[in-house]
Amino acid sequence: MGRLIRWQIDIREDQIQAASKGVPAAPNDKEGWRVHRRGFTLIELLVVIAIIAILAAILFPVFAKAREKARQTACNSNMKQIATAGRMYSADYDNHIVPYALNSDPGGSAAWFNRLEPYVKNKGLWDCPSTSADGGASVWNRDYGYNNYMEWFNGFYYRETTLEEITTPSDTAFIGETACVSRSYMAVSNANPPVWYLQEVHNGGCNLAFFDGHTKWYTITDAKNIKLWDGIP
Ligand SMILES: [Ca+2]
Ligand SMILES: [Zn+2]
Repeated sequence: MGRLIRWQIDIREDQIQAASKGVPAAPNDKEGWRVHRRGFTLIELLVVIAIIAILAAILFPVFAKAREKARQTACNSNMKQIATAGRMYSADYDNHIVPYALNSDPGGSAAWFNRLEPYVKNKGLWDCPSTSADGGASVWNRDYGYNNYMEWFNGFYYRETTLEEITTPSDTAFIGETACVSRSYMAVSNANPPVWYLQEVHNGGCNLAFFDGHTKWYTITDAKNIKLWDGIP
């Protein structure tokens, strides 16, 4: 307090002196400026930086997780729309599920995603926002794979499965997340043992869409439970 008062007095004297000499007052009083300009000490700065660093370390993973959760939701919505398109296809084709592919044209125009295209009408729906592939024009740029247990049956490529044959449609997966791995557009093949193309895309798991049209996130271990795929007794 004493210093502050003294500083104010000094400034006044300074101003008075400056005024009497006809020059503008310059705050050149050493002691006054030392009080006024005193910044943070190194320790204080380090403490502030440490607090900011700790807050950042706590919050960044939270933000990253929230962002990933938003992508997971967007992906889930894509799959739900594709599953809905699958049900629309079945309604138009006498309750047959969309076939994986025809023997004559695997991967071509008869592939399941091309058959669903008129119902989906949005190439962006094949693109999971958490994977690098963009879901563009290439047939391989599709992040979702088909449940091949539905069609590969007794060695036949296309067995014209109907929805009625799937006894528990709410527990039988239609598509899963493959992130274009192996350029495969199936999620699981019914080889023995099954070959899984499912990928750990969101928070240690992936979304699945079911034949009743609902979608759900599973851990990768739970998603690879064969009971969710082998839906025809
Ligand atoms: Ca993608
Ligand atoms: Zn996804």
